[in-house]
Amino acid sequence: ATAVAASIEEPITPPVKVKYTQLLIDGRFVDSASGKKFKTYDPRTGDVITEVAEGDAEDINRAVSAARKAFDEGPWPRMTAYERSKILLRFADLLEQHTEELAALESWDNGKPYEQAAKIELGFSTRLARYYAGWADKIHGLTVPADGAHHVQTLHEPIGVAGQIIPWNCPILMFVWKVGPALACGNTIVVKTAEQTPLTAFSVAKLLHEAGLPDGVVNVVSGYGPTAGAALASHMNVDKLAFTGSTGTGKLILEMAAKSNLKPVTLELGGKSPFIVCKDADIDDAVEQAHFALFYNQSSSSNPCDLMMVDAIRCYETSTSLSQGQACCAGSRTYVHESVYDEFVEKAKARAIKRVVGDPFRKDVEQGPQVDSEQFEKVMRYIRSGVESGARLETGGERLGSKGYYIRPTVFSDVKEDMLIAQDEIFGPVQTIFKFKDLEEVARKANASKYGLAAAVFTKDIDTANTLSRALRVGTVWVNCYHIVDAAIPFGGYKMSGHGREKGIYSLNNYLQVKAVVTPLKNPAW
Ligand code: TXE
Repeated sequence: ATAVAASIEEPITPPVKVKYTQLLIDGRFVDSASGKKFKTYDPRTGDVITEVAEGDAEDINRAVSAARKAFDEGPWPRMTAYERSKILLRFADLLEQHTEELAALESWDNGKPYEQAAKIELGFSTRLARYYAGWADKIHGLTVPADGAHHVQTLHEPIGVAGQIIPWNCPILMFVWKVGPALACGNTIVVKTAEQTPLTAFSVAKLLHEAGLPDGVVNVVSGYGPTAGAALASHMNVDKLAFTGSTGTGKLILEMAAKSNLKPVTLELGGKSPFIVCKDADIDDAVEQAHFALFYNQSSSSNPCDLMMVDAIRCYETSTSLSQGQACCAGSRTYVHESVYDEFVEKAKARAIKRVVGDPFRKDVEQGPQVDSEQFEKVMRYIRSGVESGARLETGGERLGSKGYYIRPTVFSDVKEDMLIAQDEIFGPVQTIFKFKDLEEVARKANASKYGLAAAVFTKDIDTANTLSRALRVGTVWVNCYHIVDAAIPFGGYKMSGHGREKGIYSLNNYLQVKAVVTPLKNPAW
């Protein structure tokens, strides 16, 4: 424990060098048009890692022009689907080969434990790339038995130039998760990365080109939201926009899309997901899984995310900076039945105290620093608000060490629905525990949120599981498990957690136009 604590004061030298810091437009690394750069920071210390090209509206214009040209004139939408599939498969192989380097860069820029970035997040990204490679040559329309003497068919066509704005909590995964379906369908893309974590997307996009992707098909612009991001969302020549981030920014994106060219928008936004522990649940398992759902934990034996790649693929969410509670689908409202409440709170507190926080490059670390000072301050503000509003601080609640953005794992009990910490997305290592009496009450309270991303039900009773699963207004219900995600499982939210579904077969519709072709039949009888 002393060594782990010391690792916060004496950070480990990252085993990687930064190679790319320029925008990737039309297959080439270039400076921003203005020549401006911005700094990206190491969350372990707050020190500058390097400076990166700061793209703005002009660079978005250049990137969109390149993507437009690649779509209108280039080989990508015209090559056989099998060729596209082979390029995506080669890309997956390259991701696998560069796992260590990419994971180290990711961990450095974002603060997530290296082990998780490498074994789980890169594993899942590779799996996603292969999954979408598999779809490329299986996308096709239908013949339609319309009334009258007509031959009717639908063509499923790529939508055109896709703009994709991604967040900082899982940069590589979000990149592959977003470009995968768009590429499988034959679109071209401009990705705007998050200003907190610009580094890895350049390297990943470089691998796409090494795999044979034609120039201009994927362009990467680093820069700020209100400049580069807004230029992409309001661009007249972008045919589709996909966004993952905060609900507030999601609203702005939708407005910009509406005010420009009415481009369709997919939104994956915040959450405040209920984790319901019924009176008949296996309490020890529920404590561990609830901890894992909020904080994420990889090292416990009951955790499905052991270091095996195959398991890693099954539960990507847990990999990302979710280890710092920075997950959109974190189980951030823990509802516990009154008959097991005291036991649960004691055990949840003990588990949080055991949590290993330290330098993300140490193998034994479960939790690194929050991504930046802004997120760190936000989480600390919520912790203060929890205390002031009368929730019981069981453990944590303070900064860890004297450097960087580490927060001691925090547990609040006696949380009430009207408190801010019960309503807002904290996006940090803060577990909030509520007491409930009966199922009707917990279903009502669980649904009394502006969000609807995910939920969990822990019970041994199949009727309770079914009743709650149907009652909860959320995009995913995990029964007796959490964070089990897969390339094929759709992901997305109800209410203000977003629009549309990503992953699985559902994600393809986001990137396709359907064209009906109607031809008269000269000899219908034949
Ligand atoms: O998000 P933003 P922030 C939640 C989480 C977090 C909070 C704030 O609660 O604490 O959001 O994080 C780009 N036009 N999530 O401020 O602003 C921005 O550059 C166009 C949940 O980082 O939504 C970045 O690329 N784009 C979440 C992306 O939007 C704009 C993941 C996300 O940033 C823009 C991240 C604008 N006006 C945060 N302003 C999840 N759902 O997983 C910003 N951006």
